[in-house]
Amino acid sequence: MNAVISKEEFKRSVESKIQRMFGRSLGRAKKSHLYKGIAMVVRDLINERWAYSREAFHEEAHREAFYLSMEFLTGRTLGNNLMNLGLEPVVREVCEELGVELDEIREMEPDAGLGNGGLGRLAACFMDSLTTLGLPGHGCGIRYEYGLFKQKIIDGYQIEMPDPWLEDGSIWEVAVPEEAEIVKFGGWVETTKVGDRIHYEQKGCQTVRAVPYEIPVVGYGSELVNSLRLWAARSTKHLDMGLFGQGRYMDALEEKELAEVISKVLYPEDNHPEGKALRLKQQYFFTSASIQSIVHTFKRRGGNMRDFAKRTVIHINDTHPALAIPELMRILLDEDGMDWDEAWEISRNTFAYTNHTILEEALEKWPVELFQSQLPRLWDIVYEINEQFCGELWERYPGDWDKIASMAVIAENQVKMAHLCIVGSFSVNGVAQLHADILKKHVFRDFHEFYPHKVIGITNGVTFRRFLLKANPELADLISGRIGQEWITDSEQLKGLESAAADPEFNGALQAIRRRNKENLAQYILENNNIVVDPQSIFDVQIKRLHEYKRQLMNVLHIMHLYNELRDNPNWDMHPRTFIFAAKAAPGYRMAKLIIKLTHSVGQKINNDPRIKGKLKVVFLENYRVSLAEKIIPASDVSEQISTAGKEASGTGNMKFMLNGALTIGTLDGANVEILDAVGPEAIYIFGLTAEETNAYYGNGHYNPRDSISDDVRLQRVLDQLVNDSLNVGSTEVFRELHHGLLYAHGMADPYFVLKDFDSYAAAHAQINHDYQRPEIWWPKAVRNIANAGRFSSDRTINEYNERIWRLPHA
Ligand code: 26W
Repeated sequence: MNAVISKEEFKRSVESKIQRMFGRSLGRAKKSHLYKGIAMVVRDLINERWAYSREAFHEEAHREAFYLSMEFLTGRTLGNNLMNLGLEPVVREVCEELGVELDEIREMEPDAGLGNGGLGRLAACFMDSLTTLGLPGHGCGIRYEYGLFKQKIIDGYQIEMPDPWLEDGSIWEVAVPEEAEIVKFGGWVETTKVGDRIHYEQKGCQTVRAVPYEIPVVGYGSELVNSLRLWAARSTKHLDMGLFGQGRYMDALEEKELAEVISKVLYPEDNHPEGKALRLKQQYFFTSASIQSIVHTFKRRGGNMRDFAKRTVIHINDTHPALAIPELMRILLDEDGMDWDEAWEISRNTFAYTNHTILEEALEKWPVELFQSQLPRLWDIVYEINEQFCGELWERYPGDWDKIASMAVIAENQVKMAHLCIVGSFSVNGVAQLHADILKKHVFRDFHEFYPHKVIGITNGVTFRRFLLKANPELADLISGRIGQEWITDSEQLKGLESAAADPEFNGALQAIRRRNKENLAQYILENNNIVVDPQSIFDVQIKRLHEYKRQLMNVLHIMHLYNELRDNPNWDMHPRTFIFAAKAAPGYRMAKLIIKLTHSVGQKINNDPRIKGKLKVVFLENYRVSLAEKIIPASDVSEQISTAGKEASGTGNMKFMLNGALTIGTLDGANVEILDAVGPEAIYIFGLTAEETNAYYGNGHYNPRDSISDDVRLQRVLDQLVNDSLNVGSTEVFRELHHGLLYAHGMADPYFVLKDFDSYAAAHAQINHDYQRPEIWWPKAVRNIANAGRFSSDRTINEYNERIWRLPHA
């Protein structure tokens, strides 16, 4: 359902908003006022539907889903809401009359960067799809005061700056202090016998008030409005006036600060847990608040807790919200007085868990002492869950202590959160078919044997509204002109473009749109990096978190190789290439930060060398975030998806690129496998070891990277250049660690097979060079990528979650 409002009416509303909120006339309003005024008018329109949704759908809902996630990487909201409400044309005209571009207004909004990477962005895509599909489901997370750090690059090095995204207030959130919950940390548990029941009470604890802030989630053309509920930590006490009166101002503030620090900042580690007390407190803070509020609402609506699992499904986004499981048990046992078996039955039928990574170092484990001291009551419950589970294992595998120990929830003085999730959920899913296979065959093999139907695979997806309709409006129009608009909510309709692959006119139109998008990006690069890039060159793009397994290093080494070739042979007819990177590294991840430095040093060298006649350029765009992805992807020709096979659970950037007609160069990893299946081997550049092969090397320890370079002079030369100061960094030592890691590292050198895969990677790039120079080869492939992107819509993913896990009725 589109919002109906005339241009005049909209403009009048903005004018009166700006007058009332800021005491300014339209003529005197700054751009930031215009942004806020427009956003507030849009919010008012949304709020009407929200109120209606609550009454018509949510209060009456027979069954609802709650998606618990420590991260929601939403990005900007105004443009998305305008598009979903069908208001964009009206507001564009209003802006024109006011003498500004809608784009400039949209840029006033800070990105909501409440996530690190794939897992957080997936949560945001899921909220969009859930709502668009008319399914009653809400997000629950943390209202971090500071999102993911802002990245500055100084002299090629990453510097982290705070991201105070709420500093100016957020138009989209509503505080609901009436629905605050209390969360308890630390202290001890006292038991008293009341009749034949044991009563548990947590004494001597720190109490923190969790205040919900709700953000309405608007679907594309749908009447339903769901909510994203983010919890902020507040002190339960006001200033200690005793201390204040004694002049001890700092001490008086301390208690308050200690509570509020919990929701202060997002941990910036992606795929690497920080075993800190504060992180555990964040996890318990938001899961406890979420579960309490879900239960309170359920009861307020007259629900009987015995029906809880029939009417509620709670999805756990990776293990970060796993404490929700013992927290629900605590409420059922201690507050509702249920016996263990009944409570456990309800809990197990309520929770579903998604795993997003198989990297060993990313699997969360909490030290028993920390768990016990911060969460004494939950510790008792997890202890009992483990006892019962180990009992079941003993019955099935009597005497097999090794197996039982390896599957236990508590072992080696640690609480294994993934095990808790598998035992405490009715469904466990991987995020691509290959990933699910690896879970079943390796990571969770024993669990798969024990619970044969629990582990399933549901391939990720992305929202086509944000990443095509909004990010690339010209392409969206071209597509709709050919096949109509149904693809926007029925992604398989894109198949109708299959015939357009052979249509020179359509190919030409696609090429022209790409060209304009590249010109825009070139302008952005000029403004931000002061580098001139040629829009006729191939834009070859790798944008994602910086991680060794994603192999940005392999990409850079290959660029160094191309540079060597061009210098040796200035007349080589290589098609000009612009390599574009954007990536944040975790602040404590030394290797990743060094790879950022290397990328800059290589760029410095290459971009300023007149001998190669501008045929190669390297650009690193700082501060990668959702809004930057939306600029870069529509301007990309080549999508780099080059992780070590078996390491990238799915990838979702790969889907956004194909949807916009970029061709993938990639390994047989994650969802790349399914992209290959969708587009056929002709329309993708696959190279490198398979997951089975890398796995075999890990198992037998027979990989020696020095063999891979022994007869490859190109690689030898590139590796030497890392440590002979060819890059003019003034020292041979700056990149020594990278060199050492690839060739000599103790334990395993080159653990991500950069050198092993280099040759086939270079060959795939040579093929790209060949094909791009032949438009009649390249553009039909590009069209085929768009035509076959349908299955990578998050609408398909959510439908699958719903059919196989959630079973929600449509609104
Ligand atoms: C506790 C530290 C930590 C933080 C984040 C551990 C693990 C994570 C995430 C699970 C990392 C992540 O974002 N994984 C990505 O999830 C995407 C969505 O499913 C997948 O597409 C990516 O392949 C996967 O790396």
